[in-house]
Amino acid sequence: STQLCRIGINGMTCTTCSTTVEKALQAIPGVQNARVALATEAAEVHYDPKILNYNQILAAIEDTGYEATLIS
Ligand code: 9UX
Repeated sequence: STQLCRIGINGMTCTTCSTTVEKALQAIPGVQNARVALATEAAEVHYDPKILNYNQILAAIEDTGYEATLIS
């Protein structure tokens, strides 16, 4: 199954920042697709809810040094 969550990310100022977050998300087991947009300061993450929950996705973003808040 697939779940989509949208996450706001604060603190990204360049494309290296957004690529860092995107690669970190893509490396998480259970994440099927992750895109991070610098312009909108947001991520869209498709994941398998049997493997992880959105709180773990938020934590993975914060581990890269940026602030993450769930949008939907
Ligand atoms: Mo981006 Mo660099 O905004 O340390 S600033 S990766």
